[in-house]
Amino acid sequence: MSDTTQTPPVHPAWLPDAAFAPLGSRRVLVVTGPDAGPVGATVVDEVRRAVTTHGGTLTVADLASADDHDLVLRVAPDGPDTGFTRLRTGGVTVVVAGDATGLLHGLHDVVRAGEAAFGADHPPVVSRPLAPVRMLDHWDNIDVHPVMGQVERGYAGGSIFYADGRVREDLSRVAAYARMLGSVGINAVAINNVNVHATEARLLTDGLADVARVADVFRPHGVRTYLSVSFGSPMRLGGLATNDPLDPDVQAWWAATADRVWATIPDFGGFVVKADSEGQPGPFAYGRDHADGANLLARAVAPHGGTVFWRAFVYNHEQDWRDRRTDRARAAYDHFAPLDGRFDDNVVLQVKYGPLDFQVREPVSPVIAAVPRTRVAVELQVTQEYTGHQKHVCYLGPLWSDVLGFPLAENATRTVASIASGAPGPGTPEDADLRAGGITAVSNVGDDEFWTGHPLAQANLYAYGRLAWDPAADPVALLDEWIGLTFPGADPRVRETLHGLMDRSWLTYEAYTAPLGVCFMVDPLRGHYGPNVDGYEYSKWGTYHFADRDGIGVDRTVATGTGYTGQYPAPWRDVYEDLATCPDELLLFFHHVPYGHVLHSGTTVIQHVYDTRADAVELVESWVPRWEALRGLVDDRLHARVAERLTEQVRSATEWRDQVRTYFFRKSGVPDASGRPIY
Ligand code: BDP
Repeated sequence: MSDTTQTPPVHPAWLPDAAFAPLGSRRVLVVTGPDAGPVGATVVDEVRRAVTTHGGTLTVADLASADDHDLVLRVAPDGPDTGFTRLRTGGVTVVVAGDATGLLHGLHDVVRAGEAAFGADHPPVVSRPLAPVRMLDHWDNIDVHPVMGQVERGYAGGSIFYADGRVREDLSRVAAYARMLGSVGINAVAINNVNVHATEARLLTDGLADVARVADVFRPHGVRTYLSVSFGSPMRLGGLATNDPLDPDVQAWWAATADRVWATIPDFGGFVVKADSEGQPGPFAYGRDHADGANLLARAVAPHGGTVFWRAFVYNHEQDWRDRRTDRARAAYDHFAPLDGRFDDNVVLQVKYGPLDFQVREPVSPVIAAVPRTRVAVELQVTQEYTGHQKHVCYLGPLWSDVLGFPLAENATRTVASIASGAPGPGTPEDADLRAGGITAVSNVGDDEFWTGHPLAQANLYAYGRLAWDPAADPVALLDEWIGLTFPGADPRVRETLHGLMDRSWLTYEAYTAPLGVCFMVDPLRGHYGPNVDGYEYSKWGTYHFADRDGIGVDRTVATGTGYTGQYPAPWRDVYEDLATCPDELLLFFHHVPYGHVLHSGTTVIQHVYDTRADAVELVESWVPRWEALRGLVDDRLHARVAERLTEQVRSATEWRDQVRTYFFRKSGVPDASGRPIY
C-alpha cells in the first residue's frame, strides 16, 4: 500500500517518545495509593510506556522503599492539595502529590526538566497552579456551518469531537488531545461552540450518552467536561412557552435537565453561556438582567457542585456607526459592573482580556477589576482569529503574560491573574469574593495532522496551559521548554532558529497589521484575515478607527470622548486619559490624534506607521531562508508545512504593509520620510 492511502500519522506535539528518554531510562517507583482511579492508571501507563521505550524499569507498589530507584512518584496524604512537590535527596528524585492528578502533573514536570530532574540534590520545590480552573473552550459545531465551517474561527481542519453529524465513534484523537492537556495542567474543556446551533443544543439532552463518552476519555487525564448551552433551551428543547429566568417552569426544566446531566456524568463540570450576545438568546428578552439569567442556571447545577461560566461579552452588534458617543468598549462594564454582588457563588463571570474582541493589542478589560464581589475568569484566545489564522507565526505567550501580569486593580495592587485566582491584595473590599474564577481560552486544535494547522501554533496551546498554571512564568522560557519537548535531541540550530522566528513574533504581527492599538482593520469577508482598513468602518459592529485627512484613533477619554477611560481604577484612568502618559502602543485605542502627533518614542504617528510596517515585512522575509536552513534537521512533513505557511505569511504581511501604508498616505498626504515606495 502506498503512503498516500494511509491516514496521516498524528503529530505527537510536545509528547514524542524521545522527550521521555531521561525518565524512561531510569528505575521508577510509582506509589499511587489505593484510590488512584483512572488518573493514577494514566501515570502508570505513561511511565510504563517510557521505560519500555527507553530501557528503564517500573515498579508499582502501595508501600515500598525508595531504595534501588532513581525516581519515586508518590501520592501521599501529606502532599499538597493541588499540584505537587519535587525534591532530590540521596540521588533519588521524589515527586509527592496529594492526589493522582497532582502526581500526573508532577510526572510531566519531570519530563519537562529532563536530565536536570536527576541532577544535584535539592530541597522540595512546590508547584501549585494559581488558578484552580484552567479551561479550553472549543468553538466546535457538530454540523458544518455554511460560513464558519465546522469549527468556528478554527484553522486546523474539522472537529476532533464530531463527524458525520454526531460525536465520533473513534475518540482516539480526543484521547491523544486529553493527554496533551493533562501534561500541561489544563483541567477543563467545553466541547461545543458558545454559539449553540440546533444540533449542538441537543448535546444537553438527547446527546448526553455521547457527551459521557467524551468525558470518559478526558477523565483519565484530570480534565473535566463542560458544555456550552443555549439560554433558549427551555423553549428550544423543552417545548416551553418562555425562557424567562423567573418562570417556575423554566426553573424546573433547568433543574431536571441538570439532574439528568449529572446522573449521566457525575463529575461533569458545568455550563458555559453566551447570552444576549451576537444574536444568542438571553434574559433581556424578558426584562431580566444577567444576574437573573446566570443564577437561573447556577441554581440548577448547584446541587451537583456544577459551575456556570457566564460570558461578559455582551454588546450591541447593531450599532449606528454615525453615533460617535456609543462605544462598544464600554459595553461589558456598563452591563456587568452594576450587577456585582448579585451572582450566586457558583457563577463565574468569563471576561475577554480586552474590552473589544481578542485583538492583537487592546488594553486589559476594566471589567476584571470592577466586580470584586464576583468570581472572574479571564478569557484568552489561543485560536488565531485576529492574529493570522494559524498561517502566520504568532507566538502569543508574551501577550498573555502581559495581560495576566497586568496590575489592574485599584492603585495597581492586584494583577489580572491574582484577581482570576481569588488572591487578595491591599485595598480588596472586605466583602470581596475571594474564590477563584479561573483562566479560560478558545482552543486552536482541529483534526489536522499537526493539530493546529501551523505546526508552530502548537506552542500557543502549550504556553496557554503553562501560563494558566503559572502566570508569572517567562513566556520565552516556556517557548524554550516547548522546543525542547517537541524537538528532543535536535541540532542546536533548531532551537536557535525557532527562538529567532517566534520570540517576538506577536510584536512582529502587530507591527505589520493595525497600528498603535487602533484594532479591527481586518477583512470581514475573509473571516478577519488580511487587511481591509475600512472593512468595519461604516458597519454596525461598533469597531471604528475614525481616520480622516487630519488624524486617526478613537477618543475614549472622559474629557472629550466616550468616557471609557473612566471605567478604569486609578492609576489607569489617568494614565490612559492623558496623552502625556498613554502608552504608545495603545495611543489610538484611547485618543484621536493628528498624523503628526509625536510619540514617546520620538517619531510621529504617521512615520511610525510607515516604518514599522516596512521593517516588519523585511523581518518576516528573513525568516524564510532561516527556516529553509533547517531542512533535514526536523521532520520533513513538518518542515514543508511550516515553509508553505511562511510563504503565505510573507505574502499576507506584504499586503498588510502596502495597504496600510498607502491608506495612511492617501488620507494624510504626508510622504514617507524614509523614501520607501508608497503605492
Ligand atoms: C468573536 C468571533 C465570533 C465569536 C465571538 C464570541 O468573531 O465568532 O462567536 O467572538 O466570543 O471574536 O462569542
